[in-house]
Order: sequence, then structure tokens, then C-alpha cells
Amino acid sequence: MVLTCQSLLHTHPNAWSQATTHPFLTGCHSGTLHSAQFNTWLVQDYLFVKDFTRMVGRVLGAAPDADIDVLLAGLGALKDELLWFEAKAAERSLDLATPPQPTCQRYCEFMASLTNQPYSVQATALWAIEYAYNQGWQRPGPMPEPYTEFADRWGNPGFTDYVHLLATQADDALVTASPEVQTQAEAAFLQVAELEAAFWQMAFEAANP
Ligand code: HMH
Repeated sequence: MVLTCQSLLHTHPNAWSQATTHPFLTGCHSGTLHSAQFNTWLVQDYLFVKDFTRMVGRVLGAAPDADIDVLLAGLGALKDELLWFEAKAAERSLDLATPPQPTCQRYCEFMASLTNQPYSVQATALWAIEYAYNQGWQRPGPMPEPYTEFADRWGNPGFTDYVHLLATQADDALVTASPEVQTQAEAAFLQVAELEAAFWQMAFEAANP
């Protein structure tokens, strides 16, 4: 049996549901989230995306020729995304020179550790990280202001297509992966799921000043 992105979702529905469903997101949808919670997420996610960009750069370095185009487009989108985060933080007068919280730090360390893994494992983790936000931000239904653009950033059709391409690339790499490496890919998927749930929880627990 060859592992695929789809089979991972089928084998681990609870882990994936916890990664993509959270009171933080339903709180955005219902308008009950406090600004301290949202602002904490915004600053910490900016720090996350900076390190995530470095990770995608390393995945590109390990990629076969056929995958370079998609990853390069992903990096281009991340350049825009970092500028967008900076603009959103400025609108809210948030200080981006904030230290990462332990959960953000843990996620960044996980991403750094992936560089020692085979490409198929890196590609699986990359897909899972992007798919988590693609699904998570869309699940509660249409987001009211001021969250509409946040939901749209990771829920728009172009991003959804990109996530499908990442799944195809991961699946293609997994076809030739040994059973041992497939087990590592499954472990990486589960780590992403756990870290995603923890990241939402970190922001949700932010105290209202
Ligand atoms: C925590 N996971 C987290 N932040 C993000 N911006 C993404 C995933 C992007 O998909």
C-alpha cells in the first residue's frame, strides 16, 4: 500500500479535524473573538510564515526538476504574504518585533528539522501545512469583517489549486518511498496536525488586556 495525502486524511480524521476546527476560527465567524486573541495570532503567524518561507526554500532545494515551478510560485506568493502581514500589523499598530511564543517556536523547530528528511516527507509536510489553513479558514463558512480577507487569503480558488498541486507532488514522491520513509511521512503529517491545533490554542488563550 502506497501512502497518499488522501489516505492520511482518511486514516487520521480526528487529528485533522483538531488541526482545522477550533473555537478561534468559529469565534472569527461569530464575531466573539477578542482583539487580543486575533492580534496574538497575527503577530505569531507572521513569525511563523517567515520561518515557513525558509522551509519552502529548503524544500525547493531538495525538489526534483518537475516540482520546481510550483514551489517557486509558492515562494512568490509568500513574498506578497509577508508584506501583507506587515501591512495588517501596521493597521493594528502591532509590534512584529515580538518574541515567538513557545508553541510558535516549537513549530518553527519542527520545520527546521524537516531538512534532514527525504523529499517525500518534506513535500507531505508542506502540503499538510498549507492544506490546514486552506480548510481551516473555510470551514466555519463565510467570514464577516474584518476577517474576510484572512479567510480569502487561504481559501481563494488559486490557493486551493496550489494546495492540490502540492498534494500531487507529495503523492508522486511517496510512490517511490520505502515503507520506512512512508512511516516518517505519516509521522510528519501527524506532527503538523498537532502543531496546528496547538497554534490555534496558543492564540485563543491570549489574555484580553
Ligand atoms: C500556523 N499554519 C500556520 N500558519 C500559516 N500561515 C499556515 C499554516 C499557512 O498555510
